[in-house]
Amino acid sequence: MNHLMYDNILFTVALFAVVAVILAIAIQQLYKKKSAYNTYLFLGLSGSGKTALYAKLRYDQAVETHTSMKENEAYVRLFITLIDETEPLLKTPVHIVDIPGHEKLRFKFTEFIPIARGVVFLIDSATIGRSVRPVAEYLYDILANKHVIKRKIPVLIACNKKDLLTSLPHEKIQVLLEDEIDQLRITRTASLDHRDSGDEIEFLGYENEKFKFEHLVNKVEIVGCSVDKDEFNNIKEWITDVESGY
Ligand SMILES: Nc1nc2c(ncn2[C@@H]2O[C@H](COP(=O)(O)OP(=O)(O)OP(=O)(O)O)[C@@H](O)[C@H]2O)c(=O)[nH]1
Ligand SMILES: [Mg+2]
Repeated sequence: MNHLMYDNILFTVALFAVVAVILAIAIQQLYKKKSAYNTYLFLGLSGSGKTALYAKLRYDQAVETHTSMKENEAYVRLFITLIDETEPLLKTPVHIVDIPGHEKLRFKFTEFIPIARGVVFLIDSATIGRSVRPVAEYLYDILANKHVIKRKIPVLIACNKKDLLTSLPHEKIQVLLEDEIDQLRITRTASLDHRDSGDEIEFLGYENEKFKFEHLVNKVEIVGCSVDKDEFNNIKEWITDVESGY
């Protein structure tokens, strides 16, 4: 009788062990699948040129755009146009998602961040002088997002519309943004205790130093471009580099 009970216990333990191993393998496979995502998010305020960029990559032509109310997503192959030939940059298509910049819709980016490989944050370089506060606030939410920090999701800040006479150079925009985020950091940290969803936002940069993008755990690059004038090879090259693991 005792012997039988012992056998039963042994069997149950063995069964549990087998189930645990199967579960562990299943979870690992699921995680592998997730980390194999090649999703790039196009984020930024309304009017920064996200849908224009999306359309150029998807249809290879300009389309008339209106303020987006819903995200656009597609798998696209990235090509780069050199003087006399068109070269494919990557063999496999990448998943691009353009999220509306409207204040009430942009929160949707948090749904896509868990599967994102990279973020392209677009800025209208012609209006940044007067919109630096809301731009920095949105950028702050992205940079302080726990997934972005944990998975060190790289961010490309693309200062679009450089073709416009009133546009600021991206080096100047970098200074404006770093100054603004430095200010925001003070107010946001001060109100840290009052937030209800406490785990989403983290402190950015070094505590006793002025904020700089280079202090972040993830790579943040800033470039100038013009989607309208087809001057955005640097965005395609950045995506290619991230895909290739550089
Ligand atoms: N001059 C100039 N205009 C541009 C450029 N890129 C986009 N635009 C224009 O900027 C306007 C807004 O572009 P959209 O792509 O619709 O902006 P969006 O970021 O998708 O805006 P929401 O959908 O409201 O979030 C359009 O009229 C574009 O044609 C550029 O490089 N230069
Ligand atoms: Mg749009």
